[in-house]
Amino acid sequence: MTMPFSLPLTTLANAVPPVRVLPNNADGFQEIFFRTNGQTDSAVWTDGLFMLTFWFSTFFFVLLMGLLVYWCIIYRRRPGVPQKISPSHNTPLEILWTVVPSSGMLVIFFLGFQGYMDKLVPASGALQLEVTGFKWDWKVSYPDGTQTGQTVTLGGRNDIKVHALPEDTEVSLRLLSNDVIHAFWIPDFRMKMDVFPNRYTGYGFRTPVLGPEDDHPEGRYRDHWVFCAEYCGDLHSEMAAVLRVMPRADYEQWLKDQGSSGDPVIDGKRVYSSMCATCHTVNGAKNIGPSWMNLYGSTREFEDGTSQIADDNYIRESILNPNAKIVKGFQPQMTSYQGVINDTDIANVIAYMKSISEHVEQPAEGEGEGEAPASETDAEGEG
Ligand SMILES: [Cu+2]
Repeated sequence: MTMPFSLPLTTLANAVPPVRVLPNNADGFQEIFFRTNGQTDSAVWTDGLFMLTFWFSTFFFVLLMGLLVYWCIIYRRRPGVPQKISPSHNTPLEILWTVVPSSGMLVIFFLGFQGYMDKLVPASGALQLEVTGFKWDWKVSYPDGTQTGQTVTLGGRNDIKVHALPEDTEVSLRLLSNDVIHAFWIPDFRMKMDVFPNRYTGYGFRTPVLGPEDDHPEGRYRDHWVFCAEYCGDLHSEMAAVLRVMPRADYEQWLKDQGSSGDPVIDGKRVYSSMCATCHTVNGAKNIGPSWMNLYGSTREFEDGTSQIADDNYIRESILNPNAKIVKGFQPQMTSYQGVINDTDIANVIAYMKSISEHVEQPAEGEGEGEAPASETDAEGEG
């Protein structure tokens, strides 16, 4: 047996600063409804409109219920008092109680419509990001083709992805699903939109301006949660990510750091962390899908009774057409990554899988850069 190939994910790139979500900071009464204050101008607008609607409704509720109770009491039937004949109508009063609440609702409609259009129509020249939802994660593509987020450990999970955004910048998201319906929800920005297969949706926002409270020992940034808000299967509740707003210079450096490392194994591990770690382990443990540890080169037994050695073509087929062969003991849960992963990244993934398989001869010690997961036991345990 060989040693488990569990590398800390942070050996990939520089350690990613920890996630720091905003503390509960909603103002006074708003705290009943919101954990934090809206973090963009349009979110502040949304909160204001929500509170306006709330107080408008509260005012009429109290007024109407109060009058109802009051009149029930003063006009109740009393013994010996004959029933009064009530007026059939009162035109000025009826106009008043129709026009006043209707005008209020019209105001709410137009303010709401304005806020909705403000979110739906991105500003011209906005930073265009492509967001792909898939079971069960988000992929964010930047204009330069950068695809992956940096992975951090949080709350016992080691596959939370951080996606960088420059501060004080108009951003436009184009949303598409690779499988079922998801919803891209950024609670701090008060934005939520369904994500469909075969149909683009999207919205835009201006990222917040950072302040002194965003200076941390590890750098200057502010984190915002992203959740999936449309029930989409087993791990729906874990379909979370983090948007990290940072100074523009840091953002540009971050984009550079995401580029190819020049080593297919390291790049492949990055793809793994970004797209595959939710369902596949690399330490031998069973998850939604088979573990990648010692997978490459092994004999795969399938549900239909056939078997095959896991070679490059098998890996490629399993990524692009996962239901072609179902490994014994697993469900056909994976959806195709056609269009999600490119050929270079498939090659990188294969290189990474080879590096964590005892069925492949590993480079001798000292040959690698120290980051390739070739340990001393691999070389001698190879057979
Ligand atoms: Cu989802």
